[in-house]
Amino acid sequence: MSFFAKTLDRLKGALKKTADVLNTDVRTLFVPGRQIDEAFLNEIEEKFIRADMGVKNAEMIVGAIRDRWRLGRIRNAVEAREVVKEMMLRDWPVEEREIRFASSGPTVIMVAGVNGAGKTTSIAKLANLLKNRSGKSVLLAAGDTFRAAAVEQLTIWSQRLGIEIVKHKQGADPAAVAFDACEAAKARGIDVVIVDTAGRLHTQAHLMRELQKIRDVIAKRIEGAPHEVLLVLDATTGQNGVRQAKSFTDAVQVTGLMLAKLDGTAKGGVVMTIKDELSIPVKFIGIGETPDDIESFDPKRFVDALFQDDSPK
Ligand SMILES: Nc1nc2c(ncn2[C@@H]2O[C@H](COP(=O)(O)OP(=O)(O)OP(=O)(O)O)[C@@H](O)[C@H]2O)c(=O)[nH]1
Ligand SMILES: [Mg+2]
Repeated sequence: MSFFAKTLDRLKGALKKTADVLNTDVRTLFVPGRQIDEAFLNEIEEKFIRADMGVKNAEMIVGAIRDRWRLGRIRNAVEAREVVKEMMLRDWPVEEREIRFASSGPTVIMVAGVNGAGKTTSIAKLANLLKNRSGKSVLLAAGDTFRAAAVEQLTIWSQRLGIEIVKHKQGADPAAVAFDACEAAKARGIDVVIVDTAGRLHTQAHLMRELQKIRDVIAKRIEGAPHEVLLVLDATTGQNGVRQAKSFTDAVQVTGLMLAKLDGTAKGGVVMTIKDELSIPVKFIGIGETPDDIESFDPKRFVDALFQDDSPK
């Protein structure tokens, strides 16, 4: 089996819960031989909403199927599924999904998100990817000085991955950690600095101010930095996560999303909601808890993985 086919299988496995809702859950849904009728259309619309694709998308897709069916261009469920795939892939903006690296000097990636979203784990995955697949030297900055054990959690990852870390004590000023990390990266010729941040402070406003402060310090130390501000969203929170994202995008200029925990949810359709409601590209998806469980996001591959499960070829 080719590397591509193997990793596609892994992605299919990770998206199984969403795929189950969308197609194989009711084994009678997209099976050959099932004819399109109003009951079928209602059933798929309901499933798309359950998978957190958003009402608008669900109506748009079902509307497209209904139109073609009425015109006699399609008749059965398998043909309908092709329309679903086509519609899900339509209107993706041309977006930059690769990490933007500095043209010279260290690239700084700041990572933000609400508590428990998956920031620290996603940082470990990203660091591992950059180190092992792109051959970059990476430095982690333990900027979550608020939560007890947060520094320790990132330290454990750094040891496990063999990646350097800059840290201060719990309770220290995270902007000072970011400052030191930038200086260390310049002095040591490090390629990429990844800055972890707190997910929660005493108040939301306080957190946003702190993120802005970290951002400002980074911008002063390294020209053009931060090159990326990645917001980690927890896919299991579905549409609520999208709503939360807006407070972060208002506070710090988020350049990309990392959608974590897609493996643990049936709400994978949320990528469609993200496309519609946030004009920020999903750059990476998290599909498990190990450092290898990260993928660059690609809409075509995502839709293929969702709709090829168990489908007769
Ligand atoms: N299944 C699965 N679990 C994940 C994924 N990403 C993160 N997790 C788990 O989610 C939990 C929270 O992840 P963290 O990385 O600690 O989240 P965080 O945003 O840093 O949390 P705080 O530091 O408390 O704000 C951990 O148990 C992770 O193992 C993923 O892609 N899939
Ligand atoms: Mg964390």
